[in-house]
Amino acid sequence: MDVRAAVAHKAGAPLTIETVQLEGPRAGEVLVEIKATGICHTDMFTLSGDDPEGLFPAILGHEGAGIVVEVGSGVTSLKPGDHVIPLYTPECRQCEYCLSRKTNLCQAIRSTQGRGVMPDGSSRFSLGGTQVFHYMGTSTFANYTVVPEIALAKIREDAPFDKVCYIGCGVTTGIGAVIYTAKVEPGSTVVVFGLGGIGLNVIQGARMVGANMIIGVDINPAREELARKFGMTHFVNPKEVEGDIVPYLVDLTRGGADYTFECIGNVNLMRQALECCHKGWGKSTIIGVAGAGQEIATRPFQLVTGRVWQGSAFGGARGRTDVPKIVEWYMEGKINIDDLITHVMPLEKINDAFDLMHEGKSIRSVVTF
Ligand code: NAD
Ligand code: DAO
Ligand code: ZN
Repeated sequence: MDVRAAVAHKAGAPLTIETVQLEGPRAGEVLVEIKATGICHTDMFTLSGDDPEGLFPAILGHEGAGIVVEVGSGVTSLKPGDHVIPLYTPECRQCEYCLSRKTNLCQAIRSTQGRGVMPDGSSRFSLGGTQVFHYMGTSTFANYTVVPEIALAKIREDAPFDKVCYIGCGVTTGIGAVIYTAKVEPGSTVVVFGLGGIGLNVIQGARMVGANMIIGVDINPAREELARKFGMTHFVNPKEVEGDIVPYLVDLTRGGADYTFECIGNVNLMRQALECCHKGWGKSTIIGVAGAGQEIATRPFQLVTGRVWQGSAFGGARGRTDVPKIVEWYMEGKINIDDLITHVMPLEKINDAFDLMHEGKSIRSVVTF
């Protein structure tokens, strides 16, 4: 079938809106009509060429929501008409990783997903007979896409696509890092580096679990007002702090934070986030994705003296199990998504979303089809 898609032909170039051919679902696959998709920093990262896994030409996008149109043979958990959120971290419930209960990093289709193809090794997308790669197993910058059954979370049918698409990445990554990865306790002191589409969700996750002091760190002063609305109690602009920000944050938290989160992708800030943790128990979670080849550093004594350094992918969430629950939280008014969606646009304007993100003017832009 013909589908309308934003195609990434090469790194550094704008996306082009084109009619692309999409083959129907094969065994274990599902054809989904995408109704809305968010544009995340990670799409920009891949488009920039900094992503070592980036392949071109590709259809980017990993933060979508839509409706099942057709299922391939052997698909049992979904049927046409079901509302779904595609998952770049699938949940097969059968692989060693899923069965371990120690991680959300299902490996069932990892190698093919990383190569931009479906589990059978081929792409469903093509343009004039030339293969176009899938992206993160989701490719939501198209009005129709094909996704493996194990990479689709079934959600309630009254949830608005243009809001809950954000649960496909940013919301779950931020809130999940607090509740599933770091397991922040009520009364905790939390520092969040970066108050963008991810960091603001860390802030609302911290408020949700009853953190006491929630400090936001960002060089963009325009982020303060929104972050306070989401639960931030103190704002720190590193540009306004004289000298090293680490002792400043240690003083502010009276000895160091119980939990810190790096939501930018800057290796220097990852170090600061670790080192402003409390001696003996402070735990720092890296969420930001750093550029290819970059490395983190600290003095090992930071760890010897009890600080813990860890990372979080997709908030540690098991997508098919946890994403429907997070949709429920939104529908019950327990989390705020609406105020984070700052721009809505048609597919034709998708490059504006990248410009807005680059200029720090948006939190989330959403394309509706
Ligand atoms: P964003 O661009 O919306 O937000 C980044 C924020 O960091 C902005 O508010 C910016 O002003 C601030 N910032 C930039 N440099 C700074 C500095 N030197 N000091 C303080 N603040 C600074 O990005 P986002 O969508 O929130 O994504 C954040 C990171 O998370 C990215 O690296 C993205 O790739 C990554 N990410 C990770 C996962 C995961 O599962 N681990 C999932 C999605 C996104
Ligand atoms: O299992 O090896 C693996 C990779 C899992 C991918 C997790 C991706 C999380 C970070 C990328 C940001 C996504 C928007
Ligand atoms: Zn698995």
